[in-house]
Amino acid sequence: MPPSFVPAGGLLASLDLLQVSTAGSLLHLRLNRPAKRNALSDPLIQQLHTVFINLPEGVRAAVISGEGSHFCAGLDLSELVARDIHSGVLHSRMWHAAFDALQFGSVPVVAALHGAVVGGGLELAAACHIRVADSSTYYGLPEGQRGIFVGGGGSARIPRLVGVARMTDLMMTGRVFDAEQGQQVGLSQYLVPAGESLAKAIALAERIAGNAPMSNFAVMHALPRIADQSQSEGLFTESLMAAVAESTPEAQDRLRAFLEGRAGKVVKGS
Ligand code: 1HE
Repeated sequence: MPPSFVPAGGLLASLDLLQVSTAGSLLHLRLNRPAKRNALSDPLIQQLHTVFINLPEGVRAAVISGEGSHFCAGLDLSELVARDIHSGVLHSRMWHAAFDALQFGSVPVVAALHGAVVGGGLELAAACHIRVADSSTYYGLPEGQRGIFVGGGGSARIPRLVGVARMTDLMMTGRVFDAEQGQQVGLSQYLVPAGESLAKAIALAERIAGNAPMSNFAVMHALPRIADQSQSEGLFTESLMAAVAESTPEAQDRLRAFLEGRAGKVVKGS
């Protein structure tokens, strides 16, 4: 049975551009500016940051989705006019802080995508750990056409998903990938029928929340860093991370459970 979410309390209840709800160890965060296609204004970015540095006790995985007909239309373009160089750099750094808090925070985040996932919306999706697209999803980086550059971490994160050549194509030619193409090139890890991405994302988040927190931490924090390191440094980091993870009491319990026949086997198609 799907978990039933209830509105989060305290600080998270005070956020007006996000709907935050929880169900046991899951948190659901919904971008809530549908009239503006969930365009990312400064207050919305700050509220995202607030959520990821104030996750309620007991939350072990999060899902992010968008209210209305699209996941996210990217940067709120009405805020961009008449920004000077210094405030431009600070603005970009504010996005970096928020999306770093998401990517390198305390819990894995699954994005449930539909409709437009464009510009800063794709940068946000790229900061998440798992992306589930539905068949209505499409991806673009219209920055090239708007006369600007990505500023929300896209140049660092998106080539790590799809390669520099594909990101160059998206930005230079204004090419738009549909849901199938996005799945083929690695923008999404899952592709489901229209209207089903949220349910799938919640189901995946439930599975993720059942992992040992240190395993999830290792995947979130060590894996991308190892990918940035030389092979020699990466192997060394891996050994340290492996030793930390396997020495936790939870790992010991899980290993013993398998050896005593109390844990599930690896099953095809799961
Ligand atoms: C917006 C924005 C926005 C919609 N900033 N207001 N992003 C873009 O270049 C994408 C721009 N948006 C679009 O291409 C389309 O809006 C969509 C394909 C996403 C959706 O189309 P549609 O037909 O469903 O909606 P709409 O009628 O275009 O928009 C509804 C309203 O949302 C309308 O405002 P209204 O007051 O006239 O009702 C739009 O102006 C408003 N709206 N998108 C502001 N993005 C850190 S650097 C990141 C750099 C970037 O992200 S650049 C890419 C920006």
